[in-house]
Amino acid sequence: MQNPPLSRDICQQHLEVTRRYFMRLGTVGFAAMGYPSLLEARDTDRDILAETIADLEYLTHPGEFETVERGNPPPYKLPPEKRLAIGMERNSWKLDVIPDSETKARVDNPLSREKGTALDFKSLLKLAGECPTRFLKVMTCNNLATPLGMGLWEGVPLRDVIWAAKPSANIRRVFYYGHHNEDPKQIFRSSLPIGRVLEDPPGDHPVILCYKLNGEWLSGERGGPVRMIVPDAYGFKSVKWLKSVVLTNAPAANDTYASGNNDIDSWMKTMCRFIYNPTRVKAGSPIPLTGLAQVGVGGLGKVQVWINPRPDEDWPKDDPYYTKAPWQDATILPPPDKWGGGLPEGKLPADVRFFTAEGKPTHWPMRYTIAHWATLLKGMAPGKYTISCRTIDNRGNAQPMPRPFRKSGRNTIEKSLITVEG
Ligand SMILES: Nc1nc2c(c(=O)[nH]1)N[C@H]1C(S)=C(S)[C@@H](COP(=O)(O)O)O[C@H]1N2
Ligand SMILES: [Mo]
Repeated sequence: MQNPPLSRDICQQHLEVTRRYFMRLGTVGFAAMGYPSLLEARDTDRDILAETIADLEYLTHPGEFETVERGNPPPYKLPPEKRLAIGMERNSWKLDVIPDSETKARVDNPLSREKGTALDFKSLLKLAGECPTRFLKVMTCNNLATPLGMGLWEGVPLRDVIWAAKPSANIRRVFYYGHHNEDPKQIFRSSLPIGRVLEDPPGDHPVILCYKLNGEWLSGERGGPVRMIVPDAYGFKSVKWLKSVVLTNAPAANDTYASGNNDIDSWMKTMCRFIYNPTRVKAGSPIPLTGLAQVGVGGLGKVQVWINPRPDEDWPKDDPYYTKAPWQDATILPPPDKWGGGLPEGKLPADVRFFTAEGKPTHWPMRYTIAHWATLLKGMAPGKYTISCRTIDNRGNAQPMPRPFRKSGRNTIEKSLITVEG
């Protein structure tokens, strides 16, 4: 099987993309980055890539997230008086943090609507104090091929609220519920082991009660006034229009998503998708390709592309994930200088987790976020090809391994047809 070469070595491409990226943003002198041999880079190549990545915005504007919701109507579509009455406005919002009496869970200071002790929005902000918890996280549904949106979420660790209720014994899980129009059929709920809530796995963020997205109050459409955000999980754990937290001694999950054959314990997977993948190009001109990688629990080591000049030939059945194909590395873009998503001047606020006091990420790419990637294909003869992209995680697992099962999160290898015209 003959494969057309990417005519320039990948290292050189890497320099071109990153250099141009920095130059466009006009921030960092590239020589200072320690890459000396740029003088030979050709301007046209740089410009092609620069143009293609110029439109990429890292964070998604809150109104531009894709939405996955149940409930008829969803609370934010109710008239304002009704929203106020059901606690779906910031100044009427209340949260129960109560024991599951059926399981003998013991909570000494329940926060409850019934007793007039439920947590309100002001008290939630008070718990956040001077240092609210802020982190980057991609919202992604295990049943969809592409992420829903990339956000900077702000809130209060769920454990702080739980400790305020003084739990004392017989608690193994946390069940939590969104608003459901007082109709049992519309309930959306999820759950977590108490251990995950009280202590974060090394290098992970806390589970938060979230009230801001990209520096703005969380809109009703995104789940406001308050939603759960579970950093390491797929979207169904991040219940919107949060109303109650139930501390239980039940040992098993009761998630709404469990009934849809979903793997409800799945950590987010690493995988990549195309953003810019032309379908028809002229021979002779370099072809820019861009995409995003979703960075799951395994981290992101590489993004690779495979140009297949024989798209109609069957691939050997014993290699279903094309591991023997001649994959070639693409470039993972460095963190942006402007983060987009509607942040004033594209600037992140202070105290974002895993960012330094100067606003620089302590490592990149970060788990449970996205990273953009780009590459330039050159020297492709006229003809029809498929182009595929895949990730390699930090342990060397090539997508869709180590977890290829569909209901634990979509991560099939994406393929795109391209015709190079003579
Ligand atoms: N109350 C409630 N919360 C919910 C849902 C829902 O239907 N109702 N959908 C969940 C699912 S399956 C996903 S993937 C995410 C989607 O979040 P988004 O609409 O903000 O993108 O919300 C989750 N939270
Ligand atoms: Mo979902």
